Amino acid sequence: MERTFAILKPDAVERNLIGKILERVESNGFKIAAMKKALLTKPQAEGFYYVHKERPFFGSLTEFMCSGPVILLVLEKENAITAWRDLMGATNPEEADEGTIRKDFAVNIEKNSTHGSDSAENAAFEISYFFSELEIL
Ligand code: IDP
Ligand code: MG
Repeated sequence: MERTFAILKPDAVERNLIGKILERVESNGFKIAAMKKALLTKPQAEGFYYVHKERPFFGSLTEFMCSGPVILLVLEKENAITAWRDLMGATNPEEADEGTIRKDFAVNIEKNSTHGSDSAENAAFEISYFFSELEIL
């Protein structure tokens, strides 16, 4: 079993899409190992996305990520990291495959409804950024 870290971003929570997205999570065989609702502070969002700090969209992205509540998730499945990224689809919903979460729900390339870790190293960092081991069941 592999773990990955996911976020239902403010645009998804605001549009009442939590249930619809979690239905896809569970029906695709992921176990929800940890879940909580949070309102990120700007420093928390900046720390989470520090790898993007030189990118032109960093300011806007971190503002967006603390513009409303999010759902933080630890997901478990075989090859969870790749499987969750496949289920989310491409970063830009205009380039996302049919049937993916971002194709079906994202507003645009920034407000793209979900986050998913892109490597085992980043998954470990991102999980530990928000959850203690005792909260992951
Ligand atoms: P990912 O979420 O698919 O891994 P990343 O390249 O890691 O994509 O970018 C992190 C997040 O930053 C994206 O999910 C999206 O919300 C935002 N983002 C990425 N590229 C752009 C862009 O060109 N303009 C605005 N926001 C962007
Ligand atoms: Mg990424």
